[in-house]
Amino acid sequence: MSNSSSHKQKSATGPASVETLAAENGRDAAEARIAAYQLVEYLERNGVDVIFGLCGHTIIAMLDALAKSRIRFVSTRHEQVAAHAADGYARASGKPGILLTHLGPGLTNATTGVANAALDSVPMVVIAGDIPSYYYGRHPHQEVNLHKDADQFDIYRPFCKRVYRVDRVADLPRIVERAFHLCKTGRPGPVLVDVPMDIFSADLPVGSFQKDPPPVAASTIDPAAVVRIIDVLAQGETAVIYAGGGVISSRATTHLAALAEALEIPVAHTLMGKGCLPDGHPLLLGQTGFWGLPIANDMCRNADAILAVGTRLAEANSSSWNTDFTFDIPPTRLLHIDIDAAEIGRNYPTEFGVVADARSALAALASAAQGRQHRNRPALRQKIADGLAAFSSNWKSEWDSDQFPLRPERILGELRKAVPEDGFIVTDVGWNKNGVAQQFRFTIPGTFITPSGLATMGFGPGAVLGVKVAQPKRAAVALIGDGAFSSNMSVVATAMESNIPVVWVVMDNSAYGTIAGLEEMHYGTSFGCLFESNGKPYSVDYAAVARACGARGVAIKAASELGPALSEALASNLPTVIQVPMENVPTPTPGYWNINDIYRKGE
Ligand SMILES: Cc1ncc(C[n+]2csc(CCOP(=O)(O)OP(=O)(O)O)c2C)c(N)n1
Repeated sequence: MSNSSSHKQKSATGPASVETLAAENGRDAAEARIAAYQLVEYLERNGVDVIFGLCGHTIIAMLDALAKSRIRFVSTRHEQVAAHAADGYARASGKPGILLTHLGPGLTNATTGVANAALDSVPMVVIAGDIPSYYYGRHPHQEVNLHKDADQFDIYRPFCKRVYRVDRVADLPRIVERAFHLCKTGRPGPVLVDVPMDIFSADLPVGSFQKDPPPVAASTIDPAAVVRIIDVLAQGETAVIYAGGGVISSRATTHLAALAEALEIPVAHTLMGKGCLPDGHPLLLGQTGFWGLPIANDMCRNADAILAVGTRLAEANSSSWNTDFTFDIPPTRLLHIDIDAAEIGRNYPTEFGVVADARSALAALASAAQGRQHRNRPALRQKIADGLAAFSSNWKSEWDSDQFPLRPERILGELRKAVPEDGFIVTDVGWNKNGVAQQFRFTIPGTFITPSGLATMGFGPGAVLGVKVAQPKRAAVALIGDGAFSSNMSVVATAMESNIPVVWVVMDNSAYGTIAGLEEMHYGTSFGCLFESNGKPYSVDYAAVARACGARGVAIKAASELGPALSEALASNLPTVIQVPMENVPTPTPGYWNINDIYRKGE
């Protein structure tokens, strides 16, 4: 008997859980069941509690199965938003984010979000519908096939860890198991499972999804390497530990602190590494690079040895690898631990590399460091405190400024006061990302969520949805520019539909401000970067847009209104947009970015 008739019976008596369907249908091992139901049941068994996506005719078999399951489906208004939400969910939960998309335009819409997750090493499984397999070569509706038949999955090849097209329903269980295994082992990242729609609706023998992803021990560091690294660090006069996003994602911060404190070594970090030690920790130097802190750049540049962990020593954090600003390697001796062998030795001569998980490596190093001679660097903590104080004194008055439109620092100040320490701050790109990374204080690792590698404008509005779904009891606030918010405003409707009470703080400077500032600096114009109509500033009433969606919308009219507005928004437990007029000022740039040497102005 085909499963469709039993499914119709179930629908008539109200939604049944997939488990119930499995129990009823699984009694006879020889019986077949529709693949989509078995797939969803497998996802439930593997801990999937939410899927983000957007419908299409290729995936409604999956939607029907989801409707009968315990898995929540968050339906967005744009696949990019769904991908960012899945990304935010993965970062805040530690589990893979799951994205379900239609073929062709659905899959291409999601591309930016999936690529953003890939560049930030975020585990994700993308399940995409595709054209019916038996139309292969006939170029059916919505297929991508201009240079190769049935070619949509190749669009994901440059950034996915693996792209699978399922050509036979019998392969589906094995491929899905591989996708869950691969997305989270080694360097995490997205895996695509591309499924012709007839395969979702095909029969599979009951019990076909038997294999679960294997438990895998983290790759670790061998004892000789531990001794070698500890010796270099302990003997170094000016050694620095440099922490990347791998330290946060592998939950290695306690071991990092133990290592740094045992050997009295200061810690600098990348954008993704912010939160590796709590802000205010006496050994914490802060972020390096173009938008870094002078003390972090200076101590890294003058270090005799650097232990880099879970970082790819990326351009922005390394001041475009210019030896005058952040790192001067050699003469600095670089020791580098990363889960991905390809990251070691790429941009700097590396004295010693270790391919290992950051957590297990730091745990081994921290334990070996206990009892070692505590390096006497009496002036170190004072030097760090003085360096940090000197830098922040540059805008001390801005943090309390009553200016309207507001100074961005005042927005940060109000945000820090209103959002609990364990609340999440999700940024986008622009002043928000760079300013928060440089000046905002976090004490709990993982509470800063930001797009780094691809630096996608439009990340923040959607990512915050996934963060809140993952951690519903904790505050989730997106701090984003007006450019970013207006690129993905449909998030408000999604938050209302799915009851996701997040707050978007829109830093409204009526411009793609960061790029406007750059163009102004080099060319004396902001052409193409300002929001204008007929030559006059054009501004959108974002608060009214929120209200039109049924959400709360608050327009700030004076600096003093922001603090109370934030507190009310968090207490309301309703999706809220707070629109904050803001002066367009650049984030301070103590480091260097090579692009500034490229621009040439002609007649
Ligand atoms: C999708 C995408 N398009 C373009 C850019 C280039 N870009 C970087 S910052 C920025 C401006 C962002 O404007 P807004 O969100 O208003 O923030 P602000 O710079 O004003 O703080 C742009 C367009 C990008 N990073 N991502």
